[in-house]
Amino acid sequence: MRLFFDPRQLAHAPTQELHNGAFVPYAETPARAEAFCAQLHAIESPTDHQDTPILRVHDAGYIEYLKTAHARWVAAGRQGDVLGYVWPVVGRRNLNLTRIDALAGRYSMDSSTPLTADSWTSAYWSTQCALSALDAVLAGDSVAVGLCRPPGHHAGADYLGGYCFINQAAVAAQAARDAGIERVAILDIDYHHGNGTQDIFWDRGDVFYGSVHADPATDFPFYWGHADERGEGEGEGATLNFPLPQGTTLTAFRAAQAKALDAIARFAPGLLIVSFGADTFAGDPIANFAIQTHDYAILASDIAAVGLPTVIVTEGGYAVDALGDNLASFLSGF
Ligand code: SP5
Ligand code: ZN
Repeated sequence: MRLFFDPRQLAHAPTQELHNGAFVPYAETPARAEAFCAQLHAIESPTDHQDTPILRVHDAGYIEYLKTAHARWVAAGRQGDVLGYVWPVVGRRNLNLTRIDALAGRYSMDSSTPLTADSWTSAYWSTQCALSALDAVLAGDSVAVGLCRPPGHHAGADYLGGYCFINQAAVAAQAARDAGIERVAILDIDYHHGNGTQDIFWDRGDVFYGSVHADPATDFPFYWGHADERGEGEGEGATLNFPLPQGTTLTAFRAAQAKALDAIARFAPGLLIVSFGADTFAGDPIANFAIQTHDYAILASDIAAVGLPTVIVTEGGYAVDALGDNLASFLSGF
């Protein structure tokens, strides 16, 4: 099983995030990526696919913002990381504003995702890992892994959030479509709903999005991931959400994942992309499910049993000391 990682993914390192009304230490640390790599052997450097596949999913103005926001912030006399404080409520006009604070609201969904001088570089290489894993599967491997950090599933076509800047699963799915695969399915088993991925493919019938996650009535990102969200237009029925209560253990999680996998099998895709978050782990510091380390191998075996060529990209997982074991357990199921 080929695995891809680039050391430039470590550079992005915000110190704090605004959460529950206070600045707290940033949970999505470079140490997470070191934990991913610590127990895995023969990790390869990704191939550079440039910006083109990223721009197939993300808005050009948004990508320009990611590349330039920190320099604009410094030019405005600021210190520290870029963080917005005004957001355009749904229905506001899309004005061509240039002040950094206006852009920081326009291009983000939350206050937990500071942008540093290195965010673009790290997110760029994280995405190249997903694209390189896709290359391996397109070349005939049954499964390959992008060790993606920063993660991606909260990032939409024109917004960052939830520690995410570029949506690696979405970019890989679109690249697979562009390589001639007619239908692509994404299974998202991070603790949080992947609102960005859902938004990107909401009205499309060629990319299926199925997610098992904590009920957004109680958990981030609140405004997406409810059971009645099923896509629209050509995409109606190609989005499926399985929200679960806090405290969920393997049995209920596995049953929900089985329903998602049944729908994916009926969709009959040529490729499966798995957004794997280890923040469903019992010991995760920012989440509230109770999956155990050895459970991940069982969940992965169920996914592998569907028999689809599979690209795995990593999303969340904040219990750093257990992260290597949890990922290794998951990959052992393949
Ligand atoms: C990819 C992913 O798992 N993103 C999750 C984003 C969740 N953000 C909201 C919860 C933030 C809690 N932060 C507490 C930090 C304590 N150091
Ligand atoms: Zn998560």
